[in-house]
Amino acid sequence: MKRSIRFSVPLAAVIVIFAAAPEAQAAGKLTLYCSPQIEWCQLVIKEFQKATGIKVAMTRKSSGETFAQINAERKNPKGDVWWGGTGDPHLQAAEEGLTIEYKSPMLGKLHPWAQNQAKTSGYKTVGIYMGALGFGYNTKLLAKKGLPAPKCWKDLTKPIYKGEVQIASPHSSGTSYTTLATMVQLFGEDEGFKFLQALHKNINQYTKSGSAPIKAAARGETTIGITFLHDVVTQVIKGMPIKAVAPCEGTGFEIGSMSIIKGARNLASAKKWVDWALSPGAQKLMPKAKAYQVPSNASVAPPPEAPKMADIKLINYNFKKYGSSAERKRLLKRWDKEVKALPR
Ligand code: S7P
Repeated sequence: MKRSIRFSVPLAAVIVIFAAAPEAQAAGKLTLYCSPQIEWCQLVIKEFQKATGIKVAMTRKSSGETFAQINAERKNPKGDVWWGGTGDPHLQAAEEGLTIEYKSPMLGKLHPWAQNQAKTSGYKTVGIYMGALGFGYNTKLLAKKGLPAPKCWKDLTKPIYKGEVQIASPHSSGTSYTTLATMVQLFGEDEGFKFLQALHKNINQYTKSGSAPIKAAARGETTIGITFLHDVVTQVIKGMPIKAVAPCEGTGFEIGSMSIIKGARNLASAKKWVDWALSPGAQKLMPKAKAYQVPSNASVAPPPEAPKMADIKLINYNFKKYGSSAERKRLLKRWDKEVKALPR
């Protein structure tokens, strides 16, 4: 009798420890797939960890690449939250059942464009920032080469800029897919593809990341880089000889988004991340990481350095259509066949 009592106490303790372990683990961890610039990813993670005690493991990849990774992992999801990156592939992920519905209590505090992004996806994604597309050029290189300052999209197709323009691949990069969808909406589909074919002749390199071309322009490796205007501003603020151009014909824009991945192993932490990332405190961090998008929380003013949306001719970008799975696949296929395959 004595012996059986002695054994039963430690056994009960072991059961309690095993029962408590998974919950304690789940509350304290988060795996984040991050698509904006690495400096911003690192800053938000540091501040979130400080605020919640939740430990974050992060992978940084461009928007199209992250979409492809989440799709490849769909049977065995490894990520919890996809934070940032252009909205179109987030909408595609929602449509393809890769992400889940979550209505954050912060939703009502957001600008209408951020709430609309949530509604369009059945609340499987939400807008966290907004930014307009454009290009930037290296003022010193331009002067050295005696080239005129480009002001319009169509200027970039002129033979004088042969080998002077850089852009990312629309497969890996959300910035570049936004450019492709913008040209189709701005000029009409066939004219848009004619523009992309003419532009192709002047492209010196298709990069993986959307902000790489303007970083290359800042280093003097290309004269012109097509990218989001806030990424051009980042280089200007760093003191680089770069000038931003909001194209004369008008331009497209992104609604940078955030989604919880279906099958998230740390769902409670994922929801805490989403609520925190939509809060004024988190969104005020942007300029500290030299990120100059328009924040989605309506109580947070855009940083004074941010491109002024009211001064830019923005198109009425159709996110529902160009973020749909069929349309994104179709346009990328057409781009491969009719643009990428052409000689330069
Ligand atoms: O730098 C910030 C930013 O431009 O990066 C995000 C996006 O992932 C673009 O990178 P990729 O083109 O490489 O996908 C944008 O959402 C964001 O504004």
